[in-house]
Amino acid sequence: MSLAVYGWTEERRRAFAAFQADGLAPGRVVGEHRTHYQVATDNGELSAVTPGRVRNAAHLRSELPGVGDFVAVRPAPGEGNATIEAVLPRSSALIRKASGKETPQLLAANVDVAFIVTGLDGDYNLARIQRFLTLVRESGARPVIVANKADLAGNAADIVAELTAAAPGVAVHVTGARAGSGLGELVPYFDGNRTIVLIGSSGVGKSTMINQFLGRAAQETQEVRGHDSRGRHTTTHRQMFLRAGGGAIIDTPGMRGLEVWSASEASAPDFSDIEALATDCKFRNCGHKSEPGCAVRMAVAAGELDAGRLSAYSASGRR
Ligand SMILES: Nc1nc2c(ncn2[C@@H]2O[C@H](COP(=O)(O)OP(=O)(O)OP(=O)(O)O)[C@@H](O)[C@H]2O)c(=O)[nH]1
Ligand SMILES: [Mg+2]
Ligand SMILES: [Zn+2]
Repeated sequence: MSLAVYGWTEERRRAFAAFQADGLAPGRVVGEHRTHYQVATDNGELSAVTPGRVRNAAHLRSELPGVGDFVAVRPAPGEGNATIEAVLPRSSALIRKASGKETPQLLAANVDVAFIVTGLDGDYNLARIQRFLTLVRESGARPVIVANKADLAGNAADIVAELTAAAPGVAVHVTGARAGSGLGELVPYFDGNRTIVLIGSSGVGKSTMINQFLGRAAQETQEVRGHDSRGRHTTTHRQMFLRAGGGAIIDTPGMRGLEVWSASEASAPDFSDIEALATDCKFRNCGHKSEPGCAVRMAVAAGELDAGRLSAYSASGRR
């Protein structure tokens, strides 16, 4: 195994030179867990932690290592253990506002292409796709829209036309990941050992697609709810896989209430958390009072959104 297949380029090697002199080894974060990271290196996979000194030096949470980061690691006592001493400069970074918090959260780093996956079933929602597009455009990665579950779509052509008009210049592909249809069109995006991340709501078929690209059941998948096509949040952590034919692919947990992090955000009353949740409401003009399928009130019920914030939002007249 060599880091080259993970996209370790000459430019990255140069950025690493100073750490090399310090006796550190290069690696790429492939998995992020509650207690540790999985880091791929030229000598196999290591289980790594960030020392307190490294965590304290970070001004923002998004500066800490995340999946896709190239890092400098120091082997630690114990078989296969290491510490992450530094994060190398990122060529791109997908960052969102952590739900309910004012802190930026890194979703994936050094991604070349982001597949924004949507279902062509009851999941389809243009406003939500536009939020994902903003996230990807701010990241430096190239956005590509993948409209999945073609077999369940009565009006795929209409939706593709709507997407093409709403996102000029962004490629739109139609796939049926369960049966494997249309995936061949996506393979060239891996050329040159590029890194692809899949983002989208829960249940759109991200993990199903990953399994198809890998040719094995690497990720668990689960049926969506029958009445509204919503997923069950099956994937719970971000994980990168190598594709046999070249390139790397990152699976991510389905996002709800996606908020885009912008360092230049105005400090005007910020209800972006509620506006993000509202894109998941069943009705586009939902007043978040007693409408069925209201994602905002569901978030309050689930303890994810403070009821006081919803009152303040309603009182502000924004909705
Ligand atoms: N009919 C149909 N079902 C599909 C297709 N692709 C995926 N599915 C199904 O959709 C369900 C959800 O798929 P997953 O791959 O688990 O979705 P996910 O996006 O990874 O969801 P999270 O991990 O919760 O974010 C599964 O039952 C899949 O079999 C498709 O093209 N057509
Ligand atoms: Mg999944
Ligand atoms: Zn609502």
